[in-house]
Amino acid sequence: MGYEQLWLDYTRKVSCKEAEGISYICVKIQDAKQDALIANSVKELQEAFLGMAGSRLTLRQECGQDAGAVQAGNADGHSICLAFREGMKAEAYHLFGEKGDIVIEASDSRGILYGTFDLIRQVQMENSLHTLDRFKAPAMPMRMLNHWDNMDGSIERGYSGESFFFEKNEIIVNDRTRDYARLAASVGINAVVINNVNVKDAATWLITDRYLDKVRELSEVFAEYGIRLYMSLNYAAPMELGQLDSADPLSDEVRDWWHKRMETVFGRIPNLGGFLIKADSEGRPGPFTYGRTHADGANMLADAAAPYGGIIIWRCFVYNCMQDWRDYRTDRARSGYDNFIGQDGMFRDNVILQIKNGPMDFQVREPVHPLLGGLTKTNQMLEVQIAQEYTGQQRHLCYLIPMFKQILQFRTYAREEEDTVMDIVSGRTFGQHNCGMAAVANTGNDDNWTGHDMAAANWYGFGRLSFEPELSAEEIAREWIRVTYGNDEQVEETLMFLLMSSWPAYESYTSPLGIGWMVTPDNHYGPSVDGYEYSRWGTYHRADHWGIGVDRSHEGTGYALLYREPNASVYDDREKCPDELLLFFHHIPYTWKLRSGKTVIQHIYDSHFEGVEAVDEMAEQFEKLQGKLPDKAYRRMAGRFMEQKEHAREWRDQINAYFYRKSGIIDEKGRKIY
Ligand code: GCV
Repeated sequence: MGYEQLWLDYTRKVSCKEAEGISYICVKIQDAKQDALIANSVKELQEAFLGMAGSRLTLRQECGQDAGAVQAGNADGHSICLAFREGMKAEAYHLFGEKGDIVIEASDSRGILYGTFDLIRQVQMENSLHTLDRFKAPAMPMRMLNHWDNMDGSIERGYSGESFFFEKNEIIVNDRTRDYARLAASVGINAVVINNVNVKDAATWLITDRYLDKVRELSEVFAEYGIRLYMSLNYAAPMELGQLDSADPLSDEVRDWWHKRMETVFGRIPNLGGFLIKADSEGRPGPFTYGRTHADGANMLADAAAPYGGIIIWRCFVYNCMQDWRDYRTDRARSGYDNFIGQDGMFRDNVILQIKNGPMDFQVREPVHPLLGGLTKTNQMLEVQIAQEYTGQQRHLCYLIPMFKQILQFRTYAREEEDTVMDIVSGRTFGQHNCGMAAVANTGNDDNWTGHDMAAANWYGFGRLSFEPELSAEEIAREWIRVTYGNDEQVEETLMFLLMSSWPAYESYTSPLGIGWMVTPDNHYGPSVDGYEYSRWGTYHRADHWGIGVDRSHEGTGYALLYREPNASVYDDREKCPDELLLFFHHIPYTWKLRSGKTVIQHIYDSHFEGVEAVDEMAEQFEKLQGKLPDKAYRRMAGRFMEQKEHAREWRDQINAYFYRKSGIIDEKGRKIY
């Protein structure tokens, strides 16, 4: 097999007497034999219980009998009973112990599958099974992964090998596809976009005969684990595939072309959820070319997909990437909002606008995107990135769930209550049913799937968080550690320390106070303070001899005022703006006193020294786990920590040297600055 099973490794033995006492599975579901999700739940339980607890579970199909037919303490031993119960929410489950037996009840087979994986987690964590009483319903309907995989096998912003969906312009369906689906479903993912949003070349042809049979095969594997397949679309497909001379959304010819294409594609792929579109962004085609709006473009596709229940996910990552750095008025941060807010309420019900968590691009710190809570009449979905494009590229450890928690908890003030980002993407704020969260995926065909072994915590964590956003980042981290590496206390505490220190450490030794972007252009790894400063990308820090930061207040680009009150007033006022976002919103003298009591320049020096110390401490703690983690994993991680230590020093020294040279202000602690 080669690759690893991560948190579904059933070869790891557990000490769970109650699991040992279970000897059969009782399925009380009509036509269960025809239901692949139920069959997979049974298979998963049998393999997990045998591998981890040594219990061989036999299957009893007991359709039609009532729940009382399964007696506790039956001579045959105890059972796990799977049953449907009416009146529960879609995908919800109730997992509970009853006199030594275990019951998973749900309203549908996805719920049974999620309850199954939850039970397996409980066994892995060696929790008591008899006292289980877990009633869970996913908070948001869409829990999605976006793969930026290209059909030649490369992955845009991929840091863990090549694609396992595509190779040499062909689609791969093999055992790994199934294991991917199992891993994703086990944490509650129910939708996957298989190809990069930058749709070019062969990927444009995914919606044609050339690939449809194979896409269907892939989608069927997904379907057996409750996952809907989505594809990214090339907006100019009518021209590239259909030889039309335009892709104008209001042209009858173009609309016709899409209607026919959707009929074919949905007809051939019953498990197709719909499409994701990046239009008029970074060189991708879109409705702007024809003087049309995003609503015109999205609605045209939505109308064509509607007869098949298809969803169109339209990205709001739209900005001018040909900016002049001399221009202080144009602000990339404003562009998503400015492009979409005027069309609020104009999109069809089967369109969802997908909004990146911040207005720039997945920096280590950004304010929450003002469209979240700005839009009130449009379906919205939050896009985060677990691929660590700007946060260490899965070579540095950076556990991102604490950041996602902060974003979800942000109050937008779109209403008096239930106004957080979590409320919005769960559909509570505006009563929407097409909403949720998507993450740009961090997987590839490396044996450990995610390059850095601990980056798997971000994949696991994203799934768990989108299913149960009220879980804390700590709870998720602890769970991931125990289901992956077992229940040794030292392992748990050390890995907890590493995960929870990692985002603050990364922020400390990289870009200060919300400014972002001081990375090497193009590959986005490593420091280059002026790398993007005189470029066309709209990503500037505006540092001079006196100060640093972008003036986005009412005197500058006005971006701060795009938020609802009181957020707008807080961000607009440098006295009130939170330290960690100060340079995002304001141009500030180096000598300015932060709320922490330090000057800006001293904060820059201190945080960079502290960030390196934090990484040294992390690496030292990690070394104590030698012999306690699987050998291969330990060696891989040790190599990454070594690189992170060295690289954090490079960041520290380049940033500190840059600002010392720019400002001429010495470090009050007299440390070495070059
Ligand atoms: C897929 C950033 C990345 C691009 C990415 C783009 C996007 O600009 O660097 O690689 O393209 O975001 O989200 O569309």
